[in-house]
Amino acid sequence: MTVAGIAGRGKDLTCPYCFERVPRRRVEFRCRGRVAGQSGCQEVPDERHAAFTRQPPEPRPPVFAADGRQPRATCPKCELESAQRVCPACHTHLPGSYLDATSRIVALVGAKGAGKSTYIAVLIHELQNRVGEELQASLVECDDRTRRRYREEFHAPLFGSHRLLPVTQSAATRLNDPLIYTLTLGRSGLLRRGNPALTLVLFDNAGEDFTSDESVDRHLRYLGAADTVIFLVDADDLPGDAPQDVIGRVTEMLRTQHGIPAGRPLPVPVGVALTKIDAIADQLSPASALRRPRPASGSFDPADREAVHEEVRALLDSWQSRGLDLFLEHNFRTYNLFGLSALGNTPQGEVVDPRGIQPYRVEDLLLWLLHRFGMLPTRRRGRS
Ligand SMILES: Nc1nc2c(ncn2[C@@H]2O[C@H](COP(=O)(O)OP(=O)(O)OP(=O)(O)O)[C@@H](O)[C@H]2O)c(=O)[nH]1
Ligand SMILES: [Mg+2]
Ligand SMILES: [Zn+2]
Ligand SMILES: [Zn+2]
Repeated sequence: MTVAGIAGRGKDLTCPYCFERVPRRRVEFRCRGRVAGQSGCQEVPDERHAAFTRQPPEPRPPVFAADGRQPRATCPKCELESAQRVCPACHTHLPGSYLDATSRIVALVGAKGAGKSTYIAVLIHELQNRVGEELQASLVECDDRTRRRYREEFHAPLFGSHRLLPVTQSAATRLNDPLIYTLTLGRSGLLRRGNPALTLVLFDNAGEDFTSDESVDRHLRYLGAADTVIFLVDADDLPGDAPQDVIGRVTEMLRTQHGIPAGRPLPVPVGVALTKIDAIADQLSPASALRRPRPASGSFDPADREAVHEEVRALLDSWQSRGLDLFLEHNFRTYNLFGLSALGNTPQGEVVDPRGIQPYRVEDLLLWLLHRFGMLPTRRRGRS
């Protein structure tokens, strides 16, 4: 997953598709082409976009350079005005709402089958419904592709047909588009001046993308661009080597990208979440913080956060997965432990439990991030 940004404009921007860092003024424009009988430029094969998507080049109106900080520019060839801005590195269209915010990217990483796609599907649903109401948040898609892709590939199968999601295809065979959302907190739910906004870029990788050497480049850039990294670990897989393998490998990638040698902690904050907590409920003590829901206070609750963190740490201990905890401690300046269940119940074959999807603590990670980004206040105690 990639999350991304707080309103306010930095000098540079990270393309949420190819993850190149680009100075804002270097953002380019695509000519409007021959529209409505106007004599715009003729379409030409877009080799750069093709190289990025690894598809045969498609004819598109040409891209031209102009001041990318402006919403519009005039094509030097046909003199038509264009408002379509594109990334200079991959030529993908950059949504206006994305360009208007400073992005913070949160990478979502996990072994094959860790529950990444299911988590994304349920998290978005929760933010658009129950949690959204509690936080008075509004979550709006930044582009049509996000709207379509979420609806068709995540929402329809899981919430419509109650079927489990298919295995995510590796980026080596198919390039997945990220899901890009603008999250706004505040009473009106509208993007108002002064309302903090965060652009979330959720990039749903296949588990094997972090264990094979295919398409390493893009993953390196993706991880290097991340302001936060979330590791999802199947609680049922612990103790086991697969999750640690992925975390170890990704940590190495992060070191390469940040140029920080082993022995020194990485500055990028990480959240590590045990997924499918429903499957290990019988191992939790009745008093466990993982047995009670997060208090719905509309704010960040440090006491609850601490309790869950300690509970997960104790679980890792009891499974002799203490190595994971130590690894995180040695490699990261800040890490937080989480436990969640996207489905709430064990699926039956290819379909979800007949009781339905009953998510549990899927929003904790996001609340922690929002709090870190200064968007969500701390819960006030001693009042009711
Ligand atoms: N019990 C339980 N099972 C879950 C939950 N979430 C996911 N699963 C199971 O885990 C399987 C894999 O989940 P996905 O979300 O597809 O995993 P992924 O990390 O996207 O996997 P790849 O795309 O292959 O990398 C699902 O088909 C479910 O059987 C959960 O909350 N509880
Ligand atoms: Mg998947
Ligand atoms: Zn790009
Ligand atoms: Zn033109």
